[in-house]
Amino acid sequence: MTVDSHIQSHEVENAARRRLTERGVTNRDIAEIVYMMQSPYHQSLTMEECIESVDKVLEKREIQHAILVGVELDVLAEMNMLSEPLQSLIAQDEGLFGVDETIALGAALGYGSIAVTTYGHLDKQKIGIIEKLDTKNGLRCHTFLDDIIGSIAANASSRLAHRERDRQDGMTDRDLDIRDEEDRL
Ligand SMILES: [Ca+2]
Repeated sequence: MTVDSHIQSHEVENAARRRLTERGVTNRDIAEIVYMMQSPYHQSLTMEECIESVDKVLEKREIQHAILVGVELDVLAEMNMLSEPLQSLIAQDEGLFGVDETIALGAALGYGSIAVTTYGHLDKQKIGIIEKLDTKNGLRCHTFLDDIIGSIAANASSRLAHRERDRQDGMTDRDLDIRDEEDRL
């Protein structure tokens, strides 16, 4: 195994975004959840802002890595390529198997407590695309993906809530963009 080849950030980002598309999830699907979560608190919120927030969250490495790991395991489980007992645990979405939630929750920690509580809420009240993914049809495995989508939606919700407050506090769009850059790591 070579360890000296440097993996370009944009390759990782593109791969993560492609994975979501391949699994039938669009940014708009995730943004619809964000809208449902944030519109009660944010009267003038638009779908465009929610889509932009999802897009910004997808620039974050920690999220990209969670997508790549989770979707890979879902796909391998669909192809029956994991070793037992992991194959059955993931393919059957065994109730006590919590690594899917651990990875998704870990990816929500970077956006603070609003992200964590929103993730917890979405884990219980499966809505929108999360509900669709959670409905087992016997062919597809979304054991990891449903939680990762919840995490992306939670992060995008938290980001919007914080930006709204910062804007009320008088921060300019330029200041907000700088903060986004700092949040990317
Ligand atoms: Ca799950």
